[in-house]
Parts: sequence; structure tokens; C-alpha cells
Amino acid sequence: MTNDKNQRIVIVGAGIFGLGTALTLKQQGYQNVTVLDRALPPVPDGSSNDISRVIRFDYGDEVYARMAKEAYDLWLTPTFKEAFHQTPCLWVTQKESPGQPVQEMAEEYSRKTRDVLTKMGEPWHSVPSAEQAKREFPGFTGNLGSPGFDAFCNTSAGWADAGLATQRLAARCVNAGVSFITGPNGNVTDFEKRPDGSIKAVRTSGGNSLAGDMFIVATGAWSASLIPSWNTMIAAAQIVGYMRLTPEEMVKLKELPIYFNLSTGFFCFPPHDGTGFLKVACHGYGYTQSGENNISAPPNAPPSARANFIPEDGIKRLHAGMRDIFPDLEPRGFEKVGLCWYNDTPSGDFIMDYHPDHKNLFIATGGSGHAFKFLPNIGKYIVGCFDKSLPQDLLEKWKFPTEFKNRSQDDIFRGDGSRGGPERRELSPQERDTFNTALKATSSRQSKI
Ligand SMILES: Cc1cc2nc3c(=O)[nH]c(=O)nc-3n(C[C@H](O)[C@H](O)[C@H](O)COP(=O)(O)OP(=O)(O)OC[C@H]3O[C@@H](n4cnc5c(N)ncnc54)[C@H](O)[C@@H]3O)c2cc1C
Ligand SMILES: *[C@@H]1O[C@H](CO)[C@@H](O)[C@H](O)[C@H]1NC(C)=O
Ligand SMILES: *[C@@H]1O[C@H](CO)[C@@H](O)[C@H](O)[C@H]1NC(C)=O
Ligand SMILES: *[C@@H]1O[C@H](CO)[C@@H](O)[C@H](O)[C@H]1NC(C)=O
Ligand SMILES: *[C@@H]1O[C@H](CO)[C@@H](O)[C@H](O)[C@H]1NC(C)=O
Ligand SMILES: *[C@@H]1O[C@H](CO)[C@@H](O)[C@H](O)[C@H]1NC(C)=O
Ligand SMILES: CC(=O)N[C@H]1CO[C@H](CO)[C@@H](O)[C@@H]1O
Repeated sequence: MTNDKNQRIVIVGAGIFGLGTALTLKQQGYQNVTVLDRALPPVPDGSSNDISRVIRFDYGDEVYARMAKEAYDLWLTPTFKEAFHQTPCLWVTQKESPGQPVQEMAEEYSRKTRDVLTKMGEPWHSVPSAEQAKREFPGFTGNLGSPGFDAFCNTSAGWADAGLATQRLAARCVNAGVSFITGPNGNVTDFEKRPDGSIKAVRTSGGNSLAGDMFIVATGAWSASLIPSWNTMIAAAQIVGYMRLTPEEMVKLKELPIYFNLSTGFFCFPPHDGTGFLKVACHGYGYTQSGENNISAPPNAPPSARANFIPEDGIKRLHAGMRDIFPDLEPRGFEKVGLCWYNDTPSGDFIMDYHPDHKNLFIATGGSGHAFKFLPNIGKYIVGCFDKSLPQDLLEKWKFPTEFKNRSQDDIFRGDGSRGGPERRELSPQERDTFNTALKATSSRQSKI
């Protein structure tokens, strides 16, 4: 059944998981592939859309390290390089700091990453002091958290203009013959099921219903609110800030590396030419917004942009990060901020497997804040799980975890050790009010981010 090239395949979600799957299926000769989304890709509030995403192959996990190297080599080819900017990535930690658990995890992650790079034969170099970092990258004006600064650097990294890359990927899908339904008729509300639990069709908020033979749910952070997720995923909002630079500052900071503070999760991109923004963010445990059945989910309303809102403590974290690297720019503040949603899994591994309750429902999600870099090759791995052609160890790695079904999410989600900063927490009622007001304001405004 899974190899029948004439079966009707319905994919829900047009982020990199859904689009990557659709394109690979088409390339493998599947005839009838339809992608549904709430909005036209690049979806304004989708996780696969922003001005930048880090592309790196510095991973503590060997499978992702190799996959990321394969993706990195593809980002350099003509198909992908329009949206790719090669830039070194500087991973920093603090040598002497209080033995907080988060700090120990950051050091452990950093050590494991160095080990894997060495094993892969990928050279990296150590940047043992803030002075050396500033010699290599004169753009920094701050003291870089010295004393106690420690870092390693690999020049084989960079960032992608995520919105542009996703837009191009969607265009390649259209050219390959993938059908799209977006807007209310692509906004899936539930599934029409047969008595044996298999899916017959999806229903949408537009009143439309679409029948299919196979259904692939690739709805990112919205997934747990659409399908029974057995506590295997949690939607967690991460903070992003955009600071306006002058044209002179754009030139001065052009050669900046990506700066990633492993102790706090704070990171900073080089300036973005198209918008004139310096973007900073935190790779942390994030915020939840619990809805029905206490399941966290991003807002669902028709998106025209991300809302200009993050909690106060998030603003403070972004400012603290800025002070370490650019104390001169920090007081200017952010022209715009936003929440971007991770779909976290207990181990940080993706989930690419059939749903245990529904035999023709395949799940492709669980990006856990690190999937964007795989835009060029994720489809190959998803389809390899879909038709079960991948080696058994990979099928195992990405299987739908069933062991958390009866557990509380609070003790499941600790991440892969790469996160920094405070514990995950629920947005307060006041914060949700402010968030909703900011969301309403976006519908009267169009914006790239
Ligand atoms: C702030 C932030 C920073 C990140 N940084 C990096 C990075 O530096 N490097 C990296 O590699 N990765 C990074 N990531 C992770 C990466 O962006 C994500 O893992 C990846 O984009 C997830 O893709 P997706 O297709 O699962 O989700 P999405 O792109 O969110 O796609 C899901 C789609 O499903 C649609 N949808 C949802 N519900 C429905 C429904 N009911 N009906 C129809 N459609 C629906 C949504 O509209 C959306 O378009 C970052 C993520 C965030 C949020
Ligand atoms: C896919 O299948 C549906 C239902 O059978 C049909 O209406 C549609 O024309 C098919 N699309 C393609 C591209 O073959
Ligand atoms: C990492 O961030 C924390 C909090 O802002 C700061 O105290 C520390 O000095 C930073 N480290 C580096 C190397 O920038
Ligand atoms: C609801 O979810 C929040 C956030 O994950 C959690 O802290 C809380 O314990 C949950 N409440 C219940 C009743 O499960
Ligand atoms: C999708 O449907 C839900 C449920 O009807 C609705 O609340 C939401 O606003 C819809 N979103 C879009 C983008 O149409
Ligand atoms: C979860 O609990 C139910 C009811 O107590 C039980 O039947 C089921 O086996 C449990 N499932 C798992 C995966 O532990
Ligand atoms: C600075 C540094 O160590 N760069 C290395 C990062 O990895 C690439 C890929 O193997 C090497 O070519 C670089 O020399």
C-alpha cells in the first residue's frame, strides 16, 4: 500500500516537513499529492518562516551531525544557495561559573559536540579567550562575558533566509505537480474516521472535506492540538527580537559570526540585508499556552504576521545578551519582537512514523527547534520512514514514542542539553491578554516577519 504510486496522499502543513515530504514524493513518482495549510507558504506565523535560521553541523548526536553535513553541502549548491549565507559560528560557554545544572548540561553538550566533529574528521578550532574572539571578529564591542570566556568555532556554518528558502521550496513543489489548498479550505479541523480507526478524509473550517488514502500530518507546533499526541510533543514559544541598524552599522557588522551563548541559549545573527535588522533570539525551554485538555498550542487565527509580543522576562534576556556583545547598541531596544513556536519532543528527536491508533495516518513533526537546516534533505528521510525503506536504526530513532502516554508532560520534557535559561512556563493570563491584543493588531498590518 505505502508504495502504490497512485494512492491519494493528503499532507497537512506546508512548513519544511510538509513541503519536503511533498517534493520527495513527487520526485519518487507519486501521482496524487495535495498539501493543505491555513495559509499560503511561507506561512507568516509558521516556524519555517523568518528572516534567518542557523545552519550548522556541530551536533552532539552523530545521526544529526551527518545529516546536517549532507544538508550543509546541499545549501552550497545552486538550488539552495540563493537563500544561504556562509558565516562562522562561535559557540561560547563560561569556564568558571556556579555549578548550576543548566551550566553543566551546556558544557556536556559542548564537549560532546567537539567529540563528534573530531570523529567525523571535521576540524574545529578553540577560541579560549574573549580577546582572541574579538581579534578574529572585530565587530564585537562588548566584553563577551569575560573573564571565563571559552568558545569553539567552525567556519563551515551559516544562516538561511528561512522565508525565502521556504517560498522557493513551495514553488518547486508547485512545479513538480503538487496540489495546494490554502486558507479556510486548507485549515483542517478534524478527521473523518472509519470504524477501524483509519482515516477517510479531513474536514476543514471552510466546510470542505478532502478524501485520501494516506494522510501525513506535518503541522509543527499545532500538531498536539490536532492529533492525539500521547504526551510526545509540546508546543513551546521562543523569543525573538529585531533591532534596526543604520546603513553604516550594517556595513560595520557585515563580517559578524553567529554568536551562540550555550549557557543562556542567547544567539545573534549577522545583519540581514533585506530588512536592515539585527536579529537575536533565545534557544530555551520557552513558554506554553495551554488550551483544550491543557494542550499547549500557538494561536490559530488567520495569520498575517507574527504578533509584536514577548513576555517582559524575555525582553530582559534579549537585552542581557545584547549587553554582552553590543553594549553600545543595547539601549536602542527592539523595533519588533515575536514568539516563534518549537514543537518539542522528549529527546529532541523528530517523529516520523505512523500513528499507533490510525494506520493510514503518518506523523512528520517534532522539529524541536533544530529542523530548519534540513530543508534540503528532510523529505528524503521522511519518505524513507513513510515507505519504511530506511535502515532499522533510523526507523527506531524517529518512531512515534508510546511510552509517555500515561505520564505528565512536566517530567518528560527536558530537551537534548542544548537549551539554556529558565524553566519552561505557562504564559500568565495577563500575558495572554497582551498577546491577543497584539495578534489583533497584526491583521490590520502586513509585514515580512
Ligand atoms: C525561534 C526559532 C528559531 C529556530 N532556529 C532554528 C535554527 O537556527 N536552525 C534550525 O535548523 N532550526 C531552527 N528552528 C526550528 C525550525 O524552524 C523548525 O524545526 C521547522 O521550521 C519546523 O517545520 P515544520 O514544518 O514542522 O513546522 P511549520 O513551519 O510551523 O509548519 C507547520 C504548518 O502547519 C500548518 N498548520 C497547522 N495547523 C494546521 C491545520 N489544522 N490545518 C492546516 N494547516 C495547519 C501551519 O500553518 C504551518 O504552516 C527554529 C524555530 C524557531 C521557532
Ligand atoms: C487525485 O485524486 C482525486 C480523487 O480521486 C482526483 O479528483 C484528482 O484529480 C487527482 N489529482 C491528480 C493530480 O491526479
Ligand atoms: C552568556 O550570557 C550570560 C547572561 O547574559 C552572561 O552572564 C555570560 O557572560 C554570557 N557569556 C558569554 C561568553 O557571552
Ligand atoms: C497544564 O499544563 C501546564 C503547562 O505545561 C502544567 O504546568 C500544568 O501542570 C498542567 N495542568 C494540568 C492539570 O495538567
Ligand atoms: C481554523 O479553524 C479554527 C477552528 O474553526 C479557527 O478557530 C481558526 O481561526 C481557523 N484558522 C484559519 C487560519 O482559518
Ligand atoms: C495507560 O493506562 C491505561 C489505563 O490505566 C492502561 O490500560 C495502558 O496500558 C497504559 N498505557 C501505557 C502505554 O502505559
Ligand atoms: C575554523 C575551522 O575549524 N573550520 C573547519 C570547520 O570544518 C570544515 C569542514 O570540514 C573545515 O573545512 C574547516 O577548516
